[in-house]
Amino acid sequence: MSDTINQIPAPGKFITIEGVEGVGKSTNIAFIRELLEQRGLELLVTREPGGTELAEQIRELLLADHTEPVDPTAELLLMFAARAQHLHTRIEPALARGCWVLCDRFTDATYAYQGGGRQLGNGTIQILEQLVQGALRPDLTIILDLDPETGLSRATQRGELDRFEKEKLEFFQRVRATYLQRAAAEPARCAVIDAGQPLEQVKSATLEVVERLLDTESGG
Ligand code: Z5A
Repeated sequence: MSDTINQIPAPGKFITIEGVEGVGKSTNIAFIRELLEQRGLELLVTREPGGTELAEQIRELLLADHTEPVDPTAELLLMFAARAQHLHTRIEPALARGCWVLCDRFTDATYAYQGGGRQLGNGTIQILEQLVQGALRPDLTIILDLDPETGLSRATQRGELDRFEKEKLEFFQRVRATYLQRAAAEPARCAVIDAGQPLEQVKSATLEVVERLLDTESGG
């Protein structure tokens, strides 16, 4: 009987990375991936909205331009529809088998973009978060903080802008402010990193935070 108990793996850790557009999430995810793989951890790298076939289709709908205005509540529900599919079919099974999950955006983005940017507030998001996630929250959220002008200019250099990237500067200022409010309210989970620094410094600050989580795990 004790053999059976010993076979149950410790759940994996759930890391999310957040920030305004062009802040360097994809760039730093590659650094974190390298570190975790060097430590021999099984790792799922994924993104939101998206991460499954169905959720990626919802992502396409969300990022595309439409001839009709997109209702903010419809946008919010689509975010959580994609999240339910992603969470229940990929993230939770991975965590349960001991795999670490590194996700490019998660529910903090909903608070920041729909709650702050679209000014929907937190109430409905909290209800949907509870419905879709239950008690599940990330173990660590890295918030790359950057003034939106710089982020947008980095994103613009990449080419065509999606529906979100076409929003006004004030929208992204509200997004950034909401991220910082969330980080201040949950300092044990959220690490804010100045993403306006040269990339090498952002990289080492990011890896330091992840190493701290690894040390906690190994009892160090
Ligand atoms: N969204 C939402 O509204 N609600 C939600 O709940 C969720 C999402 C989950 C898609 O997200 C959209 O969905 C997003 C919010 C909304 N809005 N938009 N747009 P996304 O994550 O796919 O899109 P994104 O924010 O536009 O990500 P991105 O453009 O791919 O940016 P990034 O990954 O953060 O940046 P990067 O590609 O790593 O870096 C951008 C450039 O900057 C690149 O050339 C780098 O080499 C350069 N870079 C990176 N770091 C530095 C430093 N430190 N110095 C100088 N240059 C740098």
